[in-house]
Amino acid sequence: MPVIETPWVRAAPPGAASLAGYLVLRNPCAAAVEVADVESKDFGMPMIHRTVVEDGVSRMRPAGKRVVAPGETLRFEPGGLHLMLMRPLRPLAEGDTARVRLVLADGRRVFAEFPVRREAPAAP
Ligand SMILES: [Cu+2]
Repeated sequence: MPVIETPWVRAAPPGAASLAGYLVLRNPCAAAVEVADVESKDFGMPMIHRTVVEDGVSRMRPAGKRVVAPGETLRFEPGGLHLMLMRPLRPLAEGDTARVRLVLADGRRVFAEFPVRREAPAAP
C-alpha cells in the first residue's frame, strides 16, 4: 500500500478561502499506482493542482491523474504539484491537524493527518 510521508498544510490567515497541502507519496508496491483525486472531511472542495510558469507568470492548473511507479515517490511541494484545499469547513490554525486522503485510481484511499505549519518539515 502506498504511504504518505511528511504531510503538512501551510498555515494561512483566519478566513482564508483555501489552504495548500504538501506530502511525499511513496509507492513500495510491485505495481504502479495512480493518484486520481483527493478527499477531506475538513474541506468542501479539495483539488489537486500543479503550479506552472507561463510567459513568466506563475499559474495553477488542475493536475489530473498522477502515476507513481514501483519504488518511486511523487512529491507534492511548493512551486509544483500541490493539494489545493478549498473551502475549509472549520478553522485550521497552526498546530491543528487536517484530515486528508488521496484516492487511487483502483479505488483505494491513502489517509494521513496533515499538521498545519508555517514552514515545511525537514525532508525525508
Ligand atoms: Cu493550487
